[in-house]
Amino acid sequence: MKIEQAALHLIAMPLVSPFETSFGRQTVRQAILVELRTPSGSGWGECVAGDAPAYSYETTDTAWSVLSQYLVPAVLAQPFDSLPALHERWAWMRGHNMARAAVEQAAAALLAADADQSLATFLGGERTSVPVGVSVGIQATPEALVDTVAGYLAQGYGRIKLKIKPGKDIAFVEAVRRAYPAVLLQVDANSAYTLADSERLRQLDDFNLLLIEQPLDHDDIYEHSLLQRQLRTPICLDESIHTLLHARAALALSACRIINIKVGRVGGLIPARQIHDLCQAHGVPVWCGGMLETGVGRAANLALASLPNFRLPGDISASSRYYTADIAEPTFSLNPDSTISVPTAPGLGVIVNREALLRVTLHSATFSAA
Ligand code: OSB
Ligand code: MG
Repeated sequence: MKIEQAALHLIAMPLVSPFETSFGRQTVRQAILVELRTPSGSGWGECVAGDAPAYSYETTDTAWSVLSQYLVPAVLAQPFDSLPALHERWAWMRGHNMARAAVEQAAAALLAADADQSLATFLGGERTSVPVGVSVGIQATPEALVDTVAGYLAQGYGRIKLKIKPGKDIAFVEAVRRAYPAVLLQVDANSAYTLADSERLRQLDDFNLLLIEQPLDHDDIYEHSLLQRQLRTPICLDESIHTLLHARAALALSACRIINIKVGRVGGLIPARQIHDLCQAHGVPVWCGGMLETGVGRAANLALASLPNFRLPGDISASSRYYTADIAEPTFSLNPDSTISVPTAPGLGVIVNREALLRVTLHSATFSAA
């Protein structure tokens, strides 16, 4: 695979409704799209870093810098024939997983298309559709939250994730559980608590939750292992797992019973699959997290989530849950059984609409092979 040219596109996509988490409120999603051009077409990847270092230290600025100075030159330098071969080129680099993952995704789309395979098949995926849920931002009152949840249930989502933080937790979860005794329900604290809150977190055991996502520090594994011993509800780690070694440490310490895999957070589809395989060998289920992706990132998430150990519904909602006008076609819609179909066309399975892309582009740059 020889890449002749690459382009980076910084985009800003208005969300259909504000998304509030314990670390902030978002109304516009910034992202960088990576485009790798070959004579037979472009491969696309999405960098999920946000405009501020809130969820992660990476931002669109740091990713732009690392992409343009290191990662894009590495793909342009010489042809490659596999994703592991590409990973070797930046194995020296520390961190910046979201930037790595974006380039890797674009390369994966090209390699899969070249092999006349869908990205899912290329990765070894088995499912043709993936169970999904919706991640619901923090609302002003429990009543408003129940109303919002009702709207998503009416659309057919079978699994609801509630964002929580201290003071916006017990009463909110209780209200939703009371209104919907049987719905698959889970919560995500995005690191808003400390071990001193364990009494409060234990109250969540009463609500029959599938899991509690990342209650403690974004960098912590050890204290989660102490908390997990005090909870009946499984802890699921998100922010703390950046590498296969982190996953191994978390499993060895019993710091969680479930892992949320995000391609960007772990540096690509190949590392994501390694974590998937490790968890599978330990009997630990994984599910595919989301970062409010455009259709480009969502297509890759669906391909990844078609692997067999993605046993819980993913944060992969329909395109319309995020954006009124997505940049990729076709858009994704929810099937009546709360699944989304995995793209079957060769490569990524979606096509970027250039006009739609231009409308949301703040800045682009192109790079050519020497
Ligand atoms: O913690 O899972 C998270 C969105 C941005 C940053 C972090 C998270 C999220 C979500 C949204 O929960 C999931 C989605 O894309 O639907
Ligand atoms: Mg999370």
